[in-house]
Order: sequence, then C-alpha cells, then structure tokens
Amino acid sequence: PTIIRRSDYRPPDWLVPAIALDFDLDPALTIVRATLSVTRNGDHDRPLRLDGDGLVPLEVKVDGTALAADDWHMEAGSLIIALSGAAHSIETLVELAPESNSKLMGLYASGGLLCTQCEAEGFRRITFFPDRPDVLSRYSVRLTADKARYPILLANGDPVDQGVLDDGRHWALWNDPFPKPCYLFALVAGDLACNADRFVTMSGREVQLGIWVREADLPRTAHAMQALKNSIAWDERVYGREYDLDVFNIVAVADFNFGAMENKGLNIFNSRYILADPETATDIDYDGVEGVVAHEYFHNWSGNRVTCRDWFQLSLKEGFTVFRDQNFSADMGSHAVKRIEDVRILRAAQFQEDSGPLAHPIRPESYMEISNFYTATIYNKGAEIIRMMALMLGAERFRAGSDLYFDRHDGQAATCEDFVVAMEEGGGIDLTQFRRWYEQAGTPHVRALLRHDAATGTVDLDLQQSIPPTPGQPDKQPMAIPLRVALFDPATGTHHGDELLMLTEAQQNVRFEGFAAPPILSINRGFSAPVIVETNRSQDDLAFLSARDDDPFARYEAMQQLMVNVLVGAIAGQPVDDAAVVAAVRNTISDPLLDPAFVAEAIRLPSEAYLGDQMAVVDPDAIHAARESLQRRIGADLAPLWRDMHSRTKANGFSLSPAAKGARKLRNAALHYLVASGAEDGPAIAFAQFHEADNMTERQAALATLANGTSMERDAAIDIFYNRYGHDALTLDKWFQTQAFALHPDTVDQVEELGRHKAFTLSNPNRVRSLYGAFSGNQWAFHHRSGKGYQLVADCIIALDKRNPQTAARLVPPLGRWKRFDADRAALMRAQLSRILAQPGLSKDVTEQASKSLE
Ligand code: DPP
Ligand code: ZN
Repeated sequence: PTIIRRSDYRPPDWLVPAIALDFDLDPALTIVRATLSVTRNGDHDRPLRLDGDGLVPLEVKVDGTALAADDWHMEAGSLIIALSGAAHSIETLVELAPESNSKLMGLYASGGLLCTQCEAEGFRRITFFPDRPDVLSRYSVRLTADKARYPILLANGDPVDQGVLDDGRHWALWNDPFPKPCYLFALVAGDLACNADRFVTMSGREVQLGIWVREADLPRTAHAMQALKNSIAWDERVYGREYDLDVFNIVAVADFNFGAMENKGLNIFNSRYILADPETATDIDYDGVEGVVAHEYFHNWSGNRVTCRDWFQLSLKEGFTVFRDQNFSADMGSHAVKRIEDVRILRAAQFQEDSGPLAHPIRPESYMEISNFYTATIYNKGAEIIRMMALMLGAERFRAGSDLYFDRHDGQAATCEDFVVAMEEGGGIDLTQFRRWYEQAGTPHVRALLRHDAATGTVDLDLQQSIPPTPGQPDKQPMAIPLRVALFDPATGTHHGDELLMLTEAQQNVRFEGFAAPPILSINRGFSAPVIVETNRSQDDLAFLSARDDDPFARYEAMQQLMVNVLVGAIAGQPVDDAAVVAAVRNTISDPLLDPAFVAEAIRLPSEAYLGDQMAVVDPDAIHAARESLQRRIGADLAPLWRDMHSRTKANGFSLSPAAKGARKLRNAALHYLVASGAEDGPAIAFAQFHEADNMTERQAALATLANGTSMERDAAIDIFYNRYGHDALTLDKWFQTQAFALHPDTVDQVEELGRHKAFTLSNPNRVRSLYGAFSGNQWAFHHRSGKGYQLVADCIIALDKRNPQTAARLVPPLGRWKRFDADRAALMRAQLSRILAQPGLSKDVTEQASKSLE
C-alpha cells in the first residue's frame, strides 16, 4: 500500500466552491446525482481528479454535455477528467446499495435507517469528489425517499423546502450556508421521533434543537438534551463562540464505527452516547453522554468553522476539542475527579501506545490508512499539549490566543502550526521549543531528586529528562515540560506556594532557600505535563502526601505510587510492608472532609495493566496474584469499615446529583473490598445489591464484583441479567463486556463461548468491542500463557476484516505489545500477527497495524 507523507502536501489543483447533491434513496438501490462547480486553483494544466471508492460513473457531464468515453478515465477508483479553462460544472451519476455496505463508511443502513459516515474518507464512497479537508464547498442537498418508510429526511444546514410526490415518495431540500469539507457531509432518512427543544443564543437568535431516535427510545434522550444546552451555553461563556445555524440536529444510530460525528448541523451518534436512563445506564455512561455531546457540539467551532488542512493536522481539531470537552465536564461536575479519570485513561491507552510499535507524534509524518490515526495520541495526548499551553499562558492569555485563532482562521482549513502561532501572538509567549511536543513521539521520563543541605538550609531539585526512542525517531531533543511543584514542610503539613517550573534542558537544577528541615516534594501537580515522573520519595513521604497534599491529583497520585511500590515489590518477590497502604486507605476513607467520589478514586488499586507498565517484562500471573493479595488484605483489615460504608451509602431513590453519584461510587468500592476480603457473606451482599438496585451503576458493579469470583451467585446474576436486558442492545453489551473483563481463571474460555453466543454479531461494532475489545484490555486473561487469548482476538480480526476493516484494525494494537512480554508469549503473539498478515485480500487498515506491530 502507498504511504502518504505530511511533507508531500500540495494545495488542491481544483476547488469546488459549490455542490448540489440529489439523492433518490432506497436501501437496495440509491441514485446519487452530483453537480460540482469546479474552479482551477493556480496556474497549471493538470486534469480534474475526483476521488472515488467502489463507484462506477454511469454518466459524466461537463457544462451540461455528456462526455465522450475518451474524455475521462478511471485511475485506482478515481475519475480523471481533462479540462481546459478555469471553471466548469461537472455532473456525475452513480448508484449505491446502502444495505450491503458493511464497512459503515459512506451511505449505509442501520436498524431501518439510512445514514452516512464520511470522516475521514467515506464521502468518496458516495460520490466522485476531491475528498480532502482543504476543499470547502457550499452544499445544497435534495433527498427523495419512500414517505412511509422514511418519513424524516435530514441533512446538513438549514431546511429549505419539502414536498410530497404522487408515487408514495416525498422530498426535502437542505442548504448549508457554511462552506465545509466533504468529511462533514451527512444525511439521515428514517422513521424517527424527536425530542425537540430550543436555545436562544448570546445574540438572541433562536435555534431549534432536535434529538432524533426510535420512538421507543425518546424517554432516554433527556440527559443528552440537557448536555447539549449546557454545552452551547458553556462555549458562549468560556470561549465566546456562538452557534450559527437555525437548527441543530442529533441522530442516534445503533451501528457506528466511532463514538459520534460532528457533521455540520447534523451530528450522528453511536446510540450509546445518546441514550441513557437509570435502568440501563451507569453513571459512567451518563458522563460519557454528556462529554461526547459536548465534544461534537464544540467541534462546530474547533473542527467545522476552522477545519484541518490535511489529516496530519487531525489533532488540531481533536486534541483541542477533547481539551474543551474535558474542561466542560469538569465544570459540570468535579474538577479533581475529572482530572484523575482523564489521566487514568491517558495512562491506560496513550502511554501504552507511546511505548509500543505504533507510537507516533500528535502530528504524524506518514500513514497508510488515516482511519488508523484516530488514536489516544491524537486525541488524549493532543489534549494534554493544549492543556500545557493553557497552563503556561493562564486563562486570560489562553483565551486571547484562542480568540485570535478562531477569528483569523474562520472559514479556513488550518494547521497545528497556525494554532501555535495564534497562541504565541495572542497570548504573548515563545513556543519554539514547545513545538517539539508536536514532532516527537514517546512519553518523556522525568527524574526528580531532592537534596537538602541542613547547614545552609538549601534544597536542590535535580531534574533530568529523557525521551525513549520510538519508531523512526531514535534520538530525541529535550522538551519544554511545565512542572507544577510544591515543597511541603512535614512538621506543619503546609507548603510555601505552588510554583510552575519549566524543565527545558536534559538536566537542570532548581535551588530553594530557607528550609531548616528536609521538605517533601509534590511534583507534576494536577498532572501538569504528560510525563512519567520518578522520584526518590520514601513510602513515608508518599503516605504523608496521600493524607496532606492540597492538590487533589497529587494526593491521588501519592496514594497510587504508594500502592505501586508495594505491588511491584511483591511481584519481584521482595518482602513488602503493605501495612502502609492499609493505613493510607483507612485514613482516606475516614476523612470526613473529602468528596466521596474522590475517595473512591484514591482507594482504587492500580490496574493490572498499569502495574505491567512499571515492569521491564510484564508477568501477568504474578501481577494478578500480588494485586489480589493486597486487595484481600485491604478488604480484610478494614472489613468493618467497608460494611459500614456499604450500608451508609445506600440511597433512598435515584438522583444524578454529584452527591448521589459520589455515594454510588463509594458504595461500589466498598462492596468490591468487602467481597475481596473473602467474607463469607460477601457474594450474598453483592447479590442483594445486584437484585435490589434501582439503577445500573449499582447493578453492574455488583455483577462485575461477582463475575470476578467463583460463587454460585455469579452464575445466577449473569443469567438474570441476560434475561432482564437481552432485548436491549446497549445493556446486552454490558453483559458481554463484564464477562470479558472478569478477573476469573476461565475468562478466556468464556470469551470463546460468548463469541459463539446467539446474541453475538460481527455486524455491530459496539458488540464486537464489548467482547473482544474488553477482553484484550483484560491483561491477565488475554495474556493467558496458552496463547488462546491471542488466537481468539486474531480470529475475530480476520473474520471482521472482510466486512468492517476499520473496526477490525482497532483490535490489532494489543497483539503488538509482544516486546513487553516473555519470550514464549512474544512468540505466540507474533505468530498471530503473522497469521493475520498472511490472509489473502487483507485490508489496508489491518495490514498497516499488523505489519507495524510485528516490527
Ligand atoms: N471526529 C469524530 C470525533 O472525534 C470522530 N469520528 O468526534
Ligand atoms: Zn472529535
């Protein structure tokens, strides 16, 4: 396959200022007529090249005249037309069969709907067009379909007109006044019900809001609607950005490759990020709905009004928009807890990516298949890079920078460099060295050693940074790393102020004066930089910080580090003092001033995968054993406290208030430790919670806790859950996911069985991810020494690649982590990657991921 390089960028040869699309919609045979106004861009004599993927041109007209067969030709799916002159009208006609489109890219059918997904390169599966984000056009779209089957016809922009035809069909005309790249095109046709509402913008314009779902799902859309209204208000208040069309529509679809898509004025969502009610959605699901609704809404400015010049700039819109949605969610709930959750996700997904064969900078240099670059690096590390700029600038100057960025580039296809320049000019800062964050892959390691000189009262902080080699980047330059630091006086429990240090050299020393006694170092407070910090802090220092640090993230982090040290010691077979961990947990759960949601985060043991990341060679069995043993110890030593906490946090009636959510989180943590303690009545208590819960947060947590064990209650709960929710796809996903994620010795066999279950299907990406995606994130089970886990996932990839390569490719990365494991496991993993690569007709998507993973 061809490799696309950032350095090869060239402006488009032809522009398309306007396009009229006419769809005659039918699941078996849809006819698409496109009329493009094209203009030559610059002084050249190159032909017009219109990208196409799987399209056959049934008609090609230039300025109203059908072209003779030798005036155009096809080249690798694209339509090439030789043209003289500067401007023409081009008309093409193609036929599509949406119901047989299993890739879910382009126009496809899902649960009785017809819908589209075009990002990144799906529009070329709908019509011939220069499918690149720097070609911006005004769209006018006419949809015609059977009125009984597809009573609702939606497209981008504002509705213009509609009418009924005599043959049982009807039509609608939509017009989008804002020029946009074709990846933001969308249409939906279906029998949909609407949760309708309105929003009056900051300048007093009224916007009609609609969330479109199946009639039966209407009661589950209230949370999404509230999140939408909150998002619109937040973007006005925090960024001064106003919505710009008369309507804003969201449609939920069941079969979707991504989480959601920000098409102009017509967002299309994976239904899991729209539908929520207490019976079927956990608090995490509710937060997911809020965060993704906000994310897609915020793209209206960071992505749509200002879009990307080319796909190498993807993080320009994604990193910035994730940063925006993270801050929105923090404002809607708890800043401390949101930051902890975001860092946990970053460490679980992005740090692993950054240390493996698929590591890439947030602005990559090359790709085979752009779909493979919708990664945690582009999204989550990208957000961290924006966050560091915001930290260095402070709120006001950051806002000045973002204002300049939006004003200067409105209506343009911009680059990451444009964003950085706007921050420099608007915010008044020099980001020359900081730009390396866009260029260099790999997670920087920072060593921070504190030395105290009692005679002079000075403290020296010796800082060192190093960035490990990553594919194609053996040597790295030092980064500009903003570190928030405080030095605590252990006697008083206070510090002398939080300082922002800029680490810019490979080695750097910072001196502090006036310390009679050695202080305790609190560093990377708030997780100010996405780095791995190593310090020479003792377990006593960490215990102190876990009880006293006034930065909630640093407090959480001290607790985690305390646990990691004990666990890593235990895994290495060293005698360990786990009493310090028990004491710190006791101390945290007994502190009445702490937010319960924070407590639940702080007392949670680091995941098996995170522990694996701390080891030179991951030993999944030893990690599992050590973690189970510490969990049991914490559970047993504090058993009365867990019992008390579990009954104390039982609520009377369901609410989504932060206090109620916090109480549920703590209740579930208490249940978990209580069961882990080995108490005889543990499973019965979990089963009672499973049975009595009036919400999915408690029911699923009880199920998950039981699923980790081998009690009789386990099987009963799994059966009851299936019978109760088997009819609801999103909830059934949880049934698959919980079993695939179970820390149970037979998980690998159970996953094999679940793959043959009648409710399992490869045609729904959510279902695939809920089984195989969850399973490959279950370190102990997936890395079963038999290699069977690898084989199951590889079988799934091979089968899925034939229908949906994009989703298949997303399952490959866990197999690529073989270098981190022992020789036997590494050989088994490599064998599966080779088997995948040997499949005839393998997609570009999976080929890229599997071949890079073998290197
Ligand atoms: N652009 C989408 C999103 O991140 C992904 N398809 O929101
Ligand atoms: Zn996005």
